[in-house]
Amino acid sequence: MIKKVKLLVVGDGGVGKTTLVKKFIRIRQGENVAKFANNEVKPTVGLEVETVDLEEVRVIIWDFSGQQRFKETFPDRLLRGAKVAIVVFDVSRVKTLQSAGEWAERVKSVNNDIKFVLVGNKIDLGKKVPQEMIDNLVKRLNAAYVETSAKEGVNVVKPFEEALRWV
Ligand SMILES: Nc1nc2c(ncn2[C@@H]2O[C@H](COP(=O)(O)OP(=O)(O)OP(=O)(O)O)[C@@H](O)[C@H]2O)c(=O)[nH]1
Ligand SMILES: [Mg+2]
Repeated sequence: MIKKVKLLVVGDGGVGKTTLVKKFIRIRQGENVAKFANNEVKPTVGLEVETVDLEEVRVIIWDFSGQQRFKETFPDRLLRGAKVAIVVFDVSRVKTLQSAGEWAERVKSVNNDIKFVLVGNKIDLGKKVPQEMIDNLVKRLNAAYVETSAKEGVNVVKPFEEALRWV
């Protein structure tokens, strides 16, 4: 029986979660992501679930909408049973780091033993969030930290590698 792992991808609206997930999946499928049109990705409605089979595990990726309205209304049980969470923020917008902290707390409240990978995406736009704030959240969550540009295809696989290292 193949082991199944539920992996959450959460964070504020528009930080690049779906772009990251889709590019990771394309790379796994051996496709050239340079051909990936970024405008293929639309804001997530509710939640999108994708499955990736790796050598020893089947990874079920739950890519949540970061929109406020969805965040306020979806039931916690959708988060249940997850082993790892990739929490994404946008390094050019401080507010998204605060949201990342809130998302992580909520995830933790239903999955006590969950492991976190914090992702600072949109590094191509330049980092405007103070490193100290990032370090504080990393410490608080006992998380791994990866900086990415999902748009430019930089470091897209790394967050998933870090996340799956623990399963
Ligand atoms: N500059 C830049 N833009 C990015 C990057 N990653 C994603 N984007 C853009 O940011 C916008 C939002 O990307 P999505 O992947 O839809 O973001 P999301 O976090 O899934 O958003 P929701 O589903 O609404 O929660 C799109 O226009 C992307 O092309 C990046 O690394 N750099
Ligand atoms: Mg999305």
